[in-house]
Amino acid sequence: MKKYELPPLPYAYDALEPYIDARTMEIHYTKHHQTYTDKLNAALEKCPSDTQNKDIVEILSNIDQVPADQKSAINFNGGGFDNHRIFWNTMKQNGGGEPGGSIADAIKTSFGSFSDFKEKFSSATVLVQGSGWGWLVYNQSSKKVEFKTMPNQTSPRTEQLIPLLGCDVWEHAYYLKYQNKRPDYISAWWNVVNWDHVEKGFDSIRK
Ligand code: MN3
Repeated sequence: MKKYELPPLPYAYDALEPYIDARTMEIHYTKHHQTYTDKLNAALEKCPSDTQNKDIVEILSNIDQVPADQKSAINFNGGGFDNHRIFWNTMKQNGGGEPGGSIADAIKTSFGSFSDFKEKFSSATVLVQGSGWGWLVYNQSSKKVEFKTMPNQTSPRTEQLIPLLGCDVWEHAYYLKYQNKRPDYISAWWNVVNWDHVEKGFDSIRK
């Protein structure tokens, strides 16, 4: 069986300072993401080979085909594995600003303007109850980008939505620096969004 490994972090722990502090990055990556990865492997070991042989993206996109006794574990830990690798890659030092190209056009079509999108994303993600994520996703049926919140680590892929950009609002993502001030963390996070990577992802899925 293929074992998943913690994907490389594309920058140093302190690269996103002062918006995301180095200590939070280190714990989030080496402890939380590692644990989702390990528990995904443990759950897959208990699955039949036809599940084991599929890529995690395909497994999450067809979550109802996972054996019932491992479905919850794979939804959670497989989602956690995939969500966090997207999260790291859609942030960078000196990020932020506004997107360009195809993704800027798609956001404008769906939300009216970039500032309307940002306002909707921020206000709804602040309101996620407990732990979860706010996502910019691509809907393959409507061929439009949409905003969606998801609980815990459930992947948008489980609803046939392709994740493009996500904001992790579990307390482990911000509590050391921001404590209970989730709105401040989300405001800061916009300064590290890697729009070039989001645009590349958007272009690749529509080919
Ligand atoms: Mn997290």
